[in-house]
Amino acid sequence: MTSPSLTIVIPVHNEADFLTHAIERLADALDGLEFVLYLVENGSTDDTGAEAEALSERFPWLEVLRLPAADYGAALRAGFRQADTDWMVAFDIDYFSRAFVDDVLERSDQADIILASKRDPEADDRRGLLRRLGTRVFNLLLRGLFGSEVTDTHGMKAINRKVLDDVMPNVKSTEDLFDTELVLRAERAGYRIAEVPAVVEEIRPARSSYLKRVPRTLIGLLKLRRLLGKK
Ligand SMILES: Nc1nc2c(ncn2[C@@H]2O[C@H](COP(=O)(O)OP(=O)(O)OP(=O)(O)O)[C@@H](O)[C@H]2O)c(=O)[nH]1
Ligand SMILES: [Mg+2]
Repeated sequence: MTSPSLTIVIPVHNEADFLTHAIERLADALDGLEFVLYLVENGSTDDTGAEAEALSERFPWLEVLRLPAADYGAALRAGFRQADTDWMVAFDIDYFSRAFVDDVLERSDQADIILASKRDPEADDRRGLLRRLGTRVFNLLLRGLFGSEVTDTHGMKAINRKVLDDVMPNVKSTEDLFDTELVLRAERAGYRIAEVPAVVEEIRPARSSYLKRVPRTLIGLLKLRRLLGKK
């Protein structure tokens, strides 16, 4: 057997109602592709962990990692660390696409990071107005605070192993800013970042509260600005 060309990492937390359906969907979408998938569960108070273990019995390409405390960034970091392929793809359980994986395989020679951008002129973002506005404001903050030219750090992304080896040990942010800091640091280090248009249709209704999330994200971004400065 040849070694898999890519590893997919999906952090999962309190997804018991949704996980099996989503993985069956992913199995169909990625049919014929060679990959390893890490489901990285932490801090769930429902049966997500046990359900993930049961899925690993059904699907030979699926492995489960479990950590104690809820933290999206720590889950991504653990999955990336475990992987031994050249490319790592990060998906959410409610947001992934075969088209993105095909884009990654096609462009892997021309970039070190490939981002699915909801702000690309050809993107098709079918989420509600508030979520689209949130993405817009976040994008403006990335430009204003960090001088970044990247248009979207919050979504499907693929990262080459050499970037992870070089940059990930320096990333301080956890939770939902982990991948933003990783991308910003990679951009500063001169790695090639390519963006492809995202088609976003989340396959379940949004469940996180913007009221809680906006202040936390703003505080996290200001801390990150103190850490990184402006380019
Ligand atoms: N391991 C881990 N995964 C998490 C945690 N929080 C969220 N996730 C996972 O991260 C992915 C995105 O979470 P969502 O709840 O869909 O967050 P979102 O897409 O930013 O917000 P919505 O607009 O509400 O969908 C899903 O796969 C979740 O299961 C966490 O604390 N730990
Ligand atoms: Mg979601």
